[in-house]
Amino acid sequence: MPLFILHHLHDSERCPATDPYLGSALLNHLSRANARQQGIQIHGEAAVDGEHSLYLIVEALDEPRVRDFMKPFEAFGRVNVYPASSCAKVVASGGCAAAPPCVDLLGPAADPEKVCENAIEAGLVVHRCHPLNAETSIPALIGGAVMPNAHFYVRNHFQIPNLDSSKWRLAVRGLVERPLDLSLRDLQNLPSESRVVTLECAGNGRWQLDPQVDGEQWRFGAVSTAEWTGVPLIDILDRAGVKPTARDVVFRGADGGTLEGRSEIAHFERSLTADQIRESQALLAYAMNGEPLPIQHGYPLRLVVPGWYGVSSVKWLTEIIVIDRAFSGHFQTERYFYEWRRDDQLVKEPVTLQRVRALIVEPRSGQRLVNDGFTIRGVAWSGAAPIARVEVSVAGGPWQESRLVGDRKRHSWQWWELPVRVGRNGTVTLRARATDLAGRTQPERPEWNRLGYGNNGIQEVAVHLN
Ligand SMILES: Nc1nc2c(c(=O)[nH]1)N[C@H]1C(S)=C(S)[C@@H](COP(=O)(O)O)O[C@H]1N2
Ligand SMILES: [Mo]
Repeated sequence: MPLFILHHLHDSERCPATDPYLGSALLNHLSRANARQQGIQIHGEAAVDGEHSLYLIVEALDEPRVRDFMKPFEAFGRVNVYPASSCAKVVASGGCAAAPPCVDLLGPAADPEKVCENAIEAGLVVHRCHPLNAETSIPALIGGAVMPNAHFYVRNHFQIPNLDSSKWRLAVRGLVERPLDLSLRDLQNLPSESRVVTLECAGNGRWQLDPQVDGEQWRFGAVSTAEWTGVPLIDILDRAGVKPTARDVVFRGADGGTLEGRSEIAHFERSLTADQIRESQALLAYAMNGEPLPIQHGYPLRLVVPGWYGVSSVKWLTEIIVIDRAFSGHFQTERYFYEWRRDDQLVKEPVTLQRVRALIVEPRSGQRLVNDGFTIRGVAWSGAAPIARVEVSVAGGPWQESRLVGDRKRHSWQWWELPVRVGRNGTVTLRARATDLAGRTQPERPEWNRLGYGNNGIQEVAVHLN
């Protein structure tokens, strides 16, 4: 319903509240119950101290209804009615006077105002409202084997499609013996598997790169873990029967839009080779932490590719297309590759597996602590192999091995902890470095690359002890 701000102003000689009976009558009129009967939903109300001025924030179907409701106040002074918007809507529209964003480029889309408000209420750090891009706040990670769905980071290139699961279909076509057309029910009736998988955006930590590079300025929260349930991708491809001439399998999302400097509309699409699919244990997931996939995470179906940077895990999946050549879509060849300078040569490499990394979750950066011993805790993960060890250095001291909490995990982050005592007060830096069982470890500094991917430089947190 539309939102309005109401302002009532009267002269001091005509203040109705000086008469207790009149004042009470107006108060009853403003009661939530009475307002509701007149089709007005009051969100808040307050009078300015020492001034004869009252503000209301209300929702109502239209302005005449609001004016009618305020009639009793007109006897004492002026009533101004201002059509209004939530702050989330203003930001999602791109300014106070901007028109609401176009949200139906490729079909019905989620309301940007609503998804943005939900993200803020859940405590996510919102980078952009439209399309929604929001990271997990690091303190929210504490203790979680998985992140609750509402706290899981969100990375979108386009607006969020609002798909009707009763009409939705997954098409499997191209170089297959038996093209498939599957409903959500068809998929849910197939044998399912659940896997706890950490997703990390390849741009996580990009804000640290110096010189700064374009793109979302993620801090460290573009990473989360969930238990995903669905059908193994390989089962569906086996059902369809991939022909021997196949090279790439393309995954197409329902979302899309125009790309910079182009006129045509492109969908979000990514590909994997048949070998990558076999090695990856990828799932076609319809549930996240035991609930249907939330709309912002790909409802009704998404791909989840364990160990890979999040970009491969295509959301709002509608088509799987098997082709006989290397796929060259925008998000495959023009984005999501490392461009490094190595020995004075420009080297390009695709973004694939998550690079090994540890995050310090506790204590928080800038936290003040009483200096009588505390525990450093965090998570660590790597796409290539389980975590072998996480070492911690306090105040520039030697690396000390932390304790890994629980079993070694293949595709989900691993908690670690180390109780420490520090011999002096003041500002102290804490550093954590992970190494995986494939022998990979983290570089001292973020490795700059033109598009700002895969920063796994050792994280540093400063705390104040006294
Ligand atoms: N259809 C579609 N799938 C997508 C994206 C997208 O914009 N559209 N973003 C990708 C990127 S870059 C990441 S990091 C993950 C994020 O998944 P999440 O929003 O569920 O955390 O989704 C991937 N899948
Ligand atoms: Mo990403």
